[in-house]
Amino acid sequence: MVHSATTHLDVEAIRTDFPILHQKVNDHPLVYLDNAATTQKPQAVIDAISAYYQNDNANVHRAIHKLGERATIGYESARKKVAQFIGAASEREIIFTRGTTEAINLVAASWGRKFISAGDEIILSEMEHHSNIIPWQLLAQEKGATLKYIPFTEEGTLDFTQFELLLGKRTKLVAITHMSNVFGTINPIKRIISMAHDRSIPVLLDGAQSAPHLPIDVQHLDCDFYAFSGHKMAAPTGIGVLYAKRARLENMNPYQGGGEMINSVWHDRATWNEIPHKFEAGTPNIAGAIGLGAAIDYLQSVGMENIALYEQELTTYALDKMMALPGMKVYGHAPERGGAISFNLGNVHPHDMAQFLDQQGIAVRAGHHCAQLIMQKLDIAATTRASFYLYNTFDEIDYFVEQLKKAQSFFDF
Ligand code: C6P
Repeated sequence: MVHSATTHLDVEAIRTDFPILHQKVNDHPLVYLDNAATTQKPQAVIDAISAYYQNDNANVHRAIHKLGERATIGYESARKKVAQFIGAASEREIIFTRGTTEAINLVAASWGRKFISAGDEIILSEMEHHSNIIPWQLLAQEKGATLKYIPFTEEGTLDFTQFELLLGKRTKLVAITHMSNVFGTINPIKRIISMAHDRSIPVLLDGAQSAPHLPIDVQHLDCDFYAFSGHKMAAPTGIGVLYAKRARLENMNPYQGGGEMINSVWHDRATWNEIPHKFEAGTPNIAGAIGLGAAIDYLQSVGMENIALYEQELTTYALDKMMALPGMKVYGHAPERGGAISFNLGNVHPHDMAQFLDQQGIAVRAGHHCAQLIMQKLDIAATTRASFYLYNTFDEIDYFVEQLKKAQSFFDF
């Protein structure tokens, strides 16, 4: 190894915690660089889910028996862990959802239906994932509202001059990604929030790519809504979180109707349970929440600051090596960025590149990354994307760049 990390993160020890990493793919050791899509799970998370099903499985909040009590304690203590993980004032501000997508849809359907009217404007950006575009399109179409988009610069950063111009009397919400899943850009969220709040406009943050990689403090950020997915931060699929300030949740109608979200039901009406239960209709993903709690314990045992510093080193190292390759085009050069690197090499089609890398045991993603507005503006169909997490190594990056060089000669350009 030619490079050693300057941060105190014992990556070899961390790698032993992730059983899936120790396998061969196409006769090569697996190099998993598709972490922006989903991350791998440590044994502690797998064990927590198994232990729940082996010992405690029951429905939550309903049963007057021991298993029901244990399941409820497990589920609600996961909520407390989430609240503490993101610095929420209370666990009542934590709604469990299926993921970021459902969390944003919840806000659009519940807060949006109540507070958005014809002629109102919602500000998004052109670097949003479809999850932070489509729910607002649906709402805007229903209400006769308008969507305005902050453009991005050549560097892949938000154009603040344009943002300032877009903020107007009819602006009712700014919904923006904290970290781009294509450019890796970490947006200057504090600045965005203070500009919006100066005009009494609430802000929703898409935290799908930030919660897994950065220390988050929603009270310090002062965001009104923050959405993220468990599966991108070492937890199982099918569990995610909507954080919202208590006063906002109290003032919103339920998202879905069903069991547990009610207080009393009559033939023609009902009253609602208190928050957060008002927003969690039906039997929730109990095992998923418990798995998310275990993932939070795991990440915090490593330390989110350490993870962020280590990933920064990995990213700088990878970018330096990649940029040295002839024909390399990296999309996104923000001064503050995370470990998602989108690129094209020569005229190799991204899908061919991903397939070539897979033959060498390397998992990356190719496509539009659910961010077609970015692709349209860059006038490209797709990119290849490598994205890192705490278990990736400098050796893996060396190997990855070696394979990119091989691809150059294989595809002969
Ligand atoms: N991006 C990617 O490969 P869900 O699917 O609900 O867990 O997350 C949606 C989502 C929302 N916002 C951002 C910024 C995201 O990156 C994602 C998921 C994955 O980039 C899958 S498309």
